[in-house]
Amino acid sequence: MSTPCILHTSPGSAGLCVHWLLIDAGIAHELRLLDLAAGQHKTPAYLALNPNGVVPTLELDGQPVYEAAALILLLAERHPAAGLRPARGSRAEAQYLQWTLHLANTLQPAFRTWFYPHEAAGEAVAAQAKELARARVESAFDRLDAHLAAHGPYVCGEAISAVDFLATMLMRWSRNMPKPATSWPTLAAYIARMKARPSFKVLYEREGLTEWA
Ligand SMILES: N[C@@H](CCC(=O)N[C@@H](CS)C(=O)NCC(=O)O)C(=O)O
Repeated sequence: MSTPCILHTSPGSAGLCVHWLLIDAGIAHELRLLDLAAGQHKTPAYLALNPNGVVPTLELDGQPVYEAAALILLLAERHPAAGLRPARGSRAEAQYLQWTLHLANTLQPAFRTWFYPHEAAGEAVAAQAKELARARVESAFDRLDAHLAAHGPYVCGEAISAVDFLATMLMRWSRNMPKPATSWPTLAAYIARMKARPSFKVLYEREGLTEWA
């Protein structure tokens, strides 16, 4: 019998894309919801799993693995029957890796700055940091909107893949920003398509989410 896969996350956090993919692909897992406000991600027990003290962490085959983008790639790789990984050597595969890394390296850190604006250089310049983050998020959405309009309906073309869960999660994070992702017509249609998946409703129930339903 294989060791169960355990996801440590917090509602609406970077673990959302991993949790959503686990549900969508029908991968058996246990969910451990952490209370970030109570500092449950900074306890010695959690830091032993993820020394960065952030969520998510996935225990897979008894080993902790972290970084949300790595986790969705890994799960898609380990569960080929879910069809969330483009075929090896295909054009879609190149797009898949490019966009996953691009979103994780550019858009996700811009959101980190938006939500934690004091991190880069302290409270004194937090407002400027937030402004920079907003501009970066909006220009990334400009490019994603143009990409989906030209090459959609999904990030890698005709078929959904793991990167779509990451992209939609990041779009969700913009919901209270001055210009949310739903302001771009192609992104709005993409979001509606992703939210129509039955797994989205289950995700919301399990994480106790209501906003952006
Ligand atoms: N690069 C990491 C970032 C994770 C991250 O920033 N998680 C946030 C929640 S969205 C967190 O744990 N914040 C709490 C903190 O930094 O103390 C990943 O993708 O897994």
